[in-house]
Amino acid sequence: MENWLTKRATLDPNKVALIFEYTDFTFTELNSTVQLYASKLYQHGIHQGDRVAIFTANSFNGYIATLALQQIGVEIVFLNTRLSESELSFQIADSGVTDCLIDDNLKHSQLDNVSVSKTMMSKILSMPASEEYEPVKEFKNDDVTSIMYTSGTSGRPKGVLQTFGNHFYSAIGMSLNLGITDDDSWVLSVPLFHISGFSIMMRSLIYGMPVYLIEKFDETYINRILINERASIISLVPTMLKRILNNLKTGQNFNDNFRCVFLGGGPIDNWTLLRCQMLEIPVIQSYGMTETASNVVALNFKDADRKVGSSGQALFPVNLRITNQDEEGIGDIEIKAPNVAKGYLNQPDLFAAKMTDDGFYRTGDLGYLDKESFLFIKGRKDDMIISGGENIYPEEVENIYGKIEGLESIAVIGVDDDDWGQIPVAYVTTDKDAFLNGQDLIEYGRNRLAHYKVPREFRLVEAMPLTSSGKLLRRKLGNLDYQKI
Ligand code: S0N
Ligand code: AMP
Ligand code: MG
Ligand code: MG
Repeated sequence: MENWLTKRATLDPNKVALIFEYTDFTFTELNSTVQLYASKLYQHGIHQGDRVAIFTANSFNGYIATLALQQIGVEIVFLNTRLSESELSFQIADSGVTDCLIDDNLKHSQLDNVSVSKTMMSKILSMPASEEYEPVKEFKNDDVTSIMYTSGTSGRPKGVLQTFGNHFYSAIGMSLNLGITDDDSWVLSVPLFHISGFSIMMRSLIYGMPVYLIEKFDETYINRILINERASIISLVPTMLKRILNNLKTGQNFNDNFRCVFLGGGPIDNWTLLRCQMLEIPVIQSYGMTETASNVVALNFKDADRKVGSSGQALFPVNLRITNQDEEGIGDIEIKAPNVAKGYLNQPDLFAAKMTDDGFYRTGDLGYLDKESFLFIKGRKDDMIISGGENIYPEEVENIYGKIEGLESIAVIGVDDDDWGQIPVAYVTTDKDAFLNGQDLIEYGRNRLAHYKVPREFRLVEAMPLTSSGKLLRRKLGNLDYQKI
């Protein structure tokens, strides 16, 4: 395909592409700003085929820098700004990036002591432009443009390789479902470093659609945009939707052009959906993941009332099936679609192990399809916890605590939480005569893990529930008597 940004600037030169803090930029303005920045990055030594990390909030500079890296033809490694120093070090080393672009607002961060060539975004601004730079002419379906890391039950995190083709089919599948019009615009308040956020940037180019970029999630500010501006769609995870609802004052309504909340990233409770119904806020529920370059299943308004609890039907380009079904029809959710990622960086075998012989991706999620092919998600095969749209693998947390003196064993589970959906808590047994303090254990975790992964509470139990062969029965932990330490 022809380069999406330059193509869009040709097709829709005067259409608004980006709105940031009440200032509009047309596609012509966006394109020229991005190309100038790309040319300076080129002068700085970043060239086609390089791999470069970006550490940014949803800032204006971060938006421009991301697009500029794509224009040069760089594989962009998106770093989650909430990760710890050691987690970031791993991703930077594993991806072998030659440089890391850093948002000036995040100047002092967990990256300070990580060894990699670091460049502040503002430093590039003061560089001269290059005379040799040219944007890539084509966005080839099979070329990787973005890499996002996900963790897992064992071993090291995996960089998911997302291609232009992945993003294109994802955007097209979504538009066939939603019916994007010339009046649509999308509020981007989910992180750019997740596919929830980056996919909005890609849709903007593919649809020719304005984006309201929100630097920091602030429900008061976002509601002002939803009420007073012409924003029509907003992507949210359940935690964000609840904050928005709690912040709305009686009598406040979203603007006339508003169409829907596009909800994803984790399960939603029926009470929140009911609140949205009462406030006449249409919600499209969806199901998707990093490995499928955003949603693959979505529930449209027309079915919302009669299919409460469903995530919807597979999008047009998506083939979805359930295998290994039990008596109730619940089984493994598998997906075959052109938006399934190309693989895991440096770990092709791990990705291959998730593919079936006939080319379906095993999501690790469990669910069933009703007679009209609506998907109902029923949990996961592993013990992944989702807190505010961020994934936590208990094993990853447990490994961090493996070496503490006096700690005999530890097991982490998710418990329900009104704000975050779930939060992690830890069950522990201690060596005889050892006294451990929960607050110290929390502090220990916060120095090594993203804070959302750190157990909020440590619960001392007499013994872990085990099978006869000594395997942990994680699902029995919640029933044990414990003493909070
Ligand atoms: C909910 C958010 C905004 C909360 O962050 P906030 O309020 O900005 O936090 P901070 O001010 O930075 O920190 C305050 C304290 O809160 C802790 N904290 C932050 N986040 C979490 C969290 N998630 N869980 C628990 N605690 C958290 C901080 O650590 C800090 O505490 P201290 O001081 O102790 O450190 C934020 O979490 C957020 O942005 N969440 C959304 C993430 C997201 O987008 N996830 C989706 C990932 N999945 C996908 O992308 C695939 C699905 C998908 O594509 C999709 C998903 C949604 C919608 C649409 C789609 C789509 O298909 O297009
Ligand atoms: P990630 O790879 O971080 O984007 O996480 C994707 C995972 O989030 C999926 O594999 C599911 O386990 C979970 N998820 C996404 N959407 C939903 C949903 N609508 N309901 C329940 N779980 C979801
Ligand atoms: Mg025009
Ligand atoms: Mg993830």
